[in-house]
Amino acid sequence: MCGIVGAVAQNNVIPILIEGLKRLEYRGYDSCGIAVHLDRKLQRSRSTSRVADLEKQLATSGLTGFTGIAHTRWATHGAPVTHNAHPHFSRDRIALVHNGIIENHDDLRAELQALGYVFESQTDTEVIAHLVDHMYTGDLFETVQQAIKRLTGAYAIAVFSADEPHRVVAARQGSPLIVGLGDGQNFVASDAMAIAGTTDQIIYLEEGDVVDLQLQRVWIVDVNGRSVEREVKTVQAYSSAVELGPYQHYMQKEIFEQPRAIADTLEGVVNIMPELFGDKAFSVFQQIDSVLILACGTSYYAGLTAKYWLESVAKIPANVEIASEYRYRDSVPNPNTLVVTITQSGETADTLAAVKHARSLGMLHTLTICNAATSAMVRECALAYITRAGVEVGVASTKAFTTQLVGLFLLTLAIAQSKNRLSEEQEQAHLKALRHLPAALQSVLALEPHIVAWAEAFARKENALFLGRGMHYPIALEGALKLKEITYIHAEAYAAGELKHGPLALVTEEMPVVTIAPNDTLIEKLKSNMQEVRARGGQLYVFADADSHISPSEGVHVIRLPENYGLLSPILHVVPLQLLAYHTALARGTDVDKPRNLAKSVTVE
Ligand code: HGA
Repeated sequence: MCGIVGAVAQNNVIPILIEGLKRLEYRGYDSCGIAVHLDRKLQRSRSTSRVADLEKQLATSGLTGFTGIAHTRWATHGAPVTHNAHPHFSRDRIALVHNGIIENHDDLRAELQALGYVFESQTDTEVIAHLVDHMYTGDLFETVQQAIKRLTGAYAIAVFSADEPHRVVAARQGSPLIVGLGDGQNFVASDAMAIAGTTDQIIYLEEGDVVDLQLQRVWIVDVNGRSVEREVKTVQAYSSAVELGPYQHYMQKEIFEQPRAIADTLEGVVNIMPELFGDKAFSVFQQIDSVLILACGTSYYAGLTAKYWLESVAKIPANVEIASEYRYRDSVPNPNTLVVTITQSGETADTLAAVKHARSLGMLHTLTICNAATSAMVRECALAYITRAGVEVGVASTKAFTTQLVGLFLLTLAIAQSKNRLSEEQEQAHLKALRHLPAALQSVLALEPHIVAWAEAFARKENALFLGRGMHYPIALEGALKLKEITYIHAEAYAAGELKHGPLALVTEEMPVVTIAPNDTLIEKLKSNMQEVRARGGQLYVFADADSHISPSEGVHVIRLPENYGLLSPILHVVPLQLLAYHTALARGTDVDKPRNLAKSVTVE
């Protein structure tokens, strides 16, 4: 959340910064801004609209500069108004952008106010700008190293001084930051995508690193102030992956990319084997006696689904915890647990902190299911499975979720195999089912026209319930989350058996009740729950399997999925729910890819 990009170049940096912001807009989009160094003065332009608006402002003002920093914001402290937008200035000498939260900002603010600093914003960020100014020695690199010692919390910052042309200093502690190396020009950014196209030579900064960016050199010191060499990686350009193509929105594109994303995620899986997760996976999987899954949001629902698989197929006890809860509660550590994190970006602050917490408790077997091979999470965990969803731009996750489920199903099979709980025949049957997924998904996507018809009815509603049982209960949760996120309709999901314990009181003829009805062992129980809804006048919208024997009738609307997918059914059943949310959002005219108040990768607590 919040995107940072900074550049030191021999030409005008504005086009590079604007392009970088456009690519980082997924991280936050409630306001944005750019500051450049011009004739030993700071100049800036800020907007409470989107980057495209900032670009227009800059075209009109004709602002240029060879050194600059830029920011796209997801507000944590202070409303999304112009005076809170970054970059923040101190005494027209220091310009600074920040991603993260400074926890001791109140104390620092009081101290700096006592020294005469006047604050123009309500942000925690502005204290860093004034602190740097207050401690400024004439050498920005040295000053920032000292100033950050006063900060408590998480940050990535980029800063420059009016007194030092062609120099940007940046630092990270708890928020991601990369350096891009160019020819006579250097960059810093929240992720490599921001500068893909300008350079593919990337350094991933480590926690506590401070970097001095000049035209011809990049100098990094570590948390102890020691000069360090960090590995330079060549990263593939992402630019084509973010083209919208024939689609109206990224979310729509990403929903329809799922057959490809799953096929790519399965590429290279010739056989089930623990080594898919890393060289040491076999001995780890043999040693463990339980699994603890840590995740947030949609990834948490992927984890909840995996619990059903792990316990029924691998016969291993599995717990799933919300990362932000786990990290702060007292729990009983078990060193023989495999700690599994799930994160699309690999930068989710709560999940990173949770796995570090687990490690500090002596749980050293860590594994991540992650979509970003070079992310902090992949570096943090001993074992990994990298999903190949490709860049996910839409804030509401779709292809990342289904590919996570594929990774988690493979993990289930690999653990089962390591513990001799999987016969050769079962393994082959599961592999066959996995390989059928892309084709099966295509047939589910073909249901779109039927779902569009339902979406029109949903668009007029302000509430909805989602029901599922067993491993489709997490899918109901995910369906409700998708609807909330992008349509702003209040939606809740329940395990269908829970209906009678409270939520049934909400059911009237006004209440649409989306029901996930695969033909599994719970189908008859689910049918009874559906009757309970109908008896109160509720409108049922049922996604049934081909062989569920549920027919449309008064108040019962049915869309039939073409097959029964067995254990992999959650991966198929979530897709119509994604389409329902998407088309309802379209009908309501909301900003599908950038829903209000949200951002894509959540790098703040
Ligand atoms: N705390 C700062 C930056 C917020 C942020 O990093 N969001 O992801 C602010 O509120 O401006």
